Amino acid sequence: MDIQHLTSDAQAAAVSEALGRDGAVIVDDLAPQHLLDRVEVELAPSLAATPTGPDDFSGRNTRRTGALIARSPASRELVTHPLILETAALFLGHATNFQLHLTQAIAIGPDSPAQPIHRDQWAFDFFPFPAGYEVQCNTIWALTDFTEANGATRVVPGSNQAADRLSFQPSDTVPAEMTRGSVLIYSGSVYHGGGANTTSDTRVGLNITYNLAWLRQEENQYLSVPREVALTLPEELLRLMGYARGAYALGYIDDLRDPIEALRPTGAAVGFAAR
Ligand SMILES: O=C(O)CCC(=O)C(=O)O
Ligand SMILES: [Fe+2]
Repeated sequence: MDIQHLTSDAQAAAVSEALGRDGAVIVDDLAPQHLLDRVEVELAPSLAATPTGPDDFSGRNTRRTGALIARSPASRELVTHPLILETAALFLGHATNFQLHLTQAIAIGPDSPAQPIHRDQWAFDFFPFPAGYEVQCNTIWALTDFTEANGATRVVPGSNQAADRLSFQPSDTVPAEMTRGSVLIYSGSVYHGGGANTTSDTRVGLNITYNLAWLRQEENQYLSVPREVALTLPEELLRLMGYARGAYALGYIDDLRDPIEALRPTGAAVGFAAR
């Protein structure tokens, strides 16, 4: 089975449906090239300063650069892309709220072996979520073309329906080949992994993921994005970052105040405001 490709005028309902069925779908050419050019320039110093990974899962010749919201103002447009947020709202609509889980440029360097095949939701200490209870809606935006040779993400389409804790080999997978500016959207339940890069070029993707707001975030947005920067951000983005309650009682501050009050104090006691 191949990964379905949709065009950039796709509706969120179609994206969410493909995601629920196959666990992965590609929307071609969703991000404008000039936006990616800006992201690339803004991230270049941080990427260059990022050490390669310490283990096989992170990738010993792979650089993982986080805190995209702080480091790349242009990346905020990807984080809040309307099609992605609408898809996440549908796909994760069984919970009160969803939030940003992590932002990470993944640069797989030349001659890298494939990453082990995994489910991203194993990050939650391998908790066995009920089958069909989706906890993540994930994206990888191609900042370079993704080819089988340069390490395009490998996916086992349909494995979102499979049992937990399975092992797959690269031969069970298909490459998420896509052009720069396209985006792979995949669930926390689908088995996948970064591909082997057999070329002399670096493959760069922007992994921007969302999860149910009652779960912990992988990237701690409160500490990754300095308060001075957070104070300049729009409320919609702040709420997505976690300055919102995860459910009726989760994450309030002091006297039952909405977390957004930490940055935008009105002094008012407010009721629950989901994103
Ligand atoms: O870099 C990729 O293509 C996928 C990375 C990945 O799946 C992960 O780090 O969890
Ligand atoms: Fe992953």
